Amino acid sequence: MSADLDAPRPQGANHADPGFSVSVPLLGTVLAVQANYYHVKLDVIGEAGGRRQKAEGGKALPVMLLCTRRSRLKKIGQRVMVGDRVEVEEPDWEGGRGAIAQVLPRRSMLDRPPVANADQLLLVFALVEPMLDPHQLSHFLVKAETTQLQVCLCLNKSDLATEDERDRWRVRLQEWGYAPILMSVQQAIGLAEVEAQLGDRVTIVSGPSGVGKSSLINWLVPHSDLRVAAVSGKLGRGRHTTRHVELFELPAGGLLADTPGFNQPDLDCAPEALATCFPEARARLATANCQFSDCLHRDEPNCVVRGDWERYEHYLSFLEDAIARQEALNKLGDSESTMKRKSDRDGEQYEPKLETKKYRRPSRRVQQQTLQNMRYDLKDASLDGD
Ligand SMILES: Nc1nc2c(ncn2[C@@H]2O[C@H](COP(=O)(O)OP(=O)(O)OP(=O)(O)O)[C@@H](O)[C@H]2O)c(=O)[nH]1
Ligand SMILES: [Mg+2]
Ligand SMILES: [Zn+2]
Repeated sequence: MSADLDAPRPQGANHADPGFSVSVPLLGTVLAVQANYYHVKLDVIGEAGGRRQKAEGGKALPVMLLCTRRSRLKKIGQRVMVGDRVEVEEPDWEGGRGAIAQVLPRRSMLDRPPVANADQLLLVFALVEPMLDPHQLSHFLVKAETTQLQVCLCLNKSDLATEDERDRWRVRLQEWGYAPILMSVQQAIGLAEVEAQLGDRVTIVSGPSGVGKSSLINWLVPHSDLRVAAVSGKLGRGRHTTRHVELFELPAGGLLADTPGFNQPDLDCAPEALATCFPEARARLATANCQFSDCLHRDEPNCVVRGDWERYEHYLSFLEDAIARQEALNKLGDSESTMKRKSDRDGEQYEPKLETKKYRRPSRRVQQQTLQNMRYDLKDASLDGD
């Protein structure tokens, strides 16, 4: 796909040469999105660093281009996300600008945080401060499994735990089907092992608040904070909230995204898929079948999943939530089917079938909930950048 050409002038190129070898067509990765601007890191072939310094009388030209999205993409509703592989046109090397002409097919897509092409989730928990809570950890693990991405589990602050505590957690988590990396950012223990998991991959760091995610990222990407500052400066506005998603380049290759700490991610798993999010249940289902193909592994006869494994209790409690959520969704679906279709010049539209007798004002509680949901959706929408 890419040719090793020395300082090429791709379609529409203007101003100075980039001073380093780039691919033709110009391909890159979106590292950050702010409003309608996309920070695209171009694929650079070979030794970019040294050659960049030599370009244009010592003035270093950017490998990063601040790009807009072609209006054609806007028209077809093509969203551009952090992590997207894109084709860039009309680079202005001196101004560090460009335009995204195409989004390449995605290998994966996460909604929260909104990241395309992620390969792996790095789940960080602390052994102590905050105390490792098995139910919360299980919740995060199940959430991680629903993404279908690879899961790497790290237990931080090992310096604050006794050897006995460390060993007990290691064994316990092996029984859950995971091989955790025990580490301490503060004492630089286990960090090389974490680093070895990250090369040439797009990894999303996740975990509850206060466990040391940012400390880990600062260690892995020493200049991450500098780059954040430079990005905001360029746009002249300080829009870096904790909900902002950005990919950082790892010195040894690979990209890493921090996510704001949240203490309980939403589990949006269908009840019948929940068992596949537990390695323990997967292992049981790999060697035997339940009597009923739609078994939810509660009290059905001849179930191979139900049994004497520690997290079976977690499975049952998450299952209850999943069923309740599905019922709520079904109800929502029913209320949508009470909308009637109406055709007009603009095409088909739906409007509520108002049955005057049955029509009731929504309760104050329902109204407030709706507002809260809307506020949440608005905050989320602002992350899309479109
Ligand atoms: N003892 C000890 N403290 C640590 C270690 N790693 C981080 N900390 C401390 O834990 C606290 C929280 O670290 P952060 O890196 O801010 O945690 P975070 O996960 O990014 O938290 P949020 O941004 O709220 O999600 C800080 O006071 C760190 O200094 C460690 O290995 N050992
Ligand atoms: Mg943090
Ligand atoms: Zn079963």
